[in-house]
Amino acid sequence: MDVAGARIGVALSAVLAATPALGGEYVIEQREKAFHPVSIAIRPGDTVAFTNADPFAHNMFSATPGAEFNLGAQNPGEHKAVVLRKPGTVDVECQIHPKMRLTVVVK
Ligand SMILES: [Cu+2]
Repeated sequence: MDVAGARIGVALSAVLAATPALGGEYVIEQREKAFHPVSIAIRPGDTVAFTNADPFAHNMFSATPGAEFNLGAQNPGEHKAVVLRKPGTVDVECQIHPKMRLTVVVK
């Protein structure tokens, strides 16, 4: 396991314990076309990282005003992350699977 892989492993363990991971990184797993968990609360400047546990690609994005991002195609096993800085509620979706919804409350 490389350094990045080890870091993700630590972060996943922290999420399971419902506590922030290293440096305020929160890991969301994409599994069976759903986010796990489906909602989280973070602080401004924290990182939301996505780990694709599905055997197909996802594409995370947000159209929430002031918090727009698009992480592009994310292949199986791939890790992508975004830093959210503005307080508010951010709706995260998948361009490929419209039923996938994640709510991130930044406060
Ligand atoms: Cu998807």
